[in-house]
Amino acid sequence: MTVDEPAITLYRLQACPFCERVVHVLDELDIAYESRFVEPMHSDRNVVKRISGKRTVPAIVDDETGVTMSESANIVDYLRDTYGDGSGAAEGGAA
Ligand SMILES: N[C@@H](CCC(=O)N[C@@H](CS)C(=O)NCC(=O)O)C(=O)O
Repeated sequence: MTVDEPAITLYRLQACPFCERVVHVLDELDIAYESRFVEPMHSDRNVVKRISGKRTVPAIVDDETGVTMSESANIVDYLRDTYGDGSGAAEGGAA
């Protein structure tokens, strides 16, 4: 039997502010996830390129919904829409 693994895999890089933004929302929504740190060298990021079609991080794969996406703003919106409580908690945004 497989031990429960988080449905979400986050491809990220150390000290990447866009990745931290996604991590912040994952933590805020109490979503379990697995981190995969990609190669710092852009040209070596074949793993993330294979899954998302781009070499940029962050990128997520959500096995629960079958969604794969990159672009931190899109990921944040997706996480809030899919796993948020519907209260529409804004991220320090305008009222
Ligand atoms: N617009 C993207 C920017 C992401 C981004 O620039 N990530 C950097 C790491 S912090 C990266 O992967 N850079 C690789 C590259 O631009 O080639 C987002 O918001 O996710």
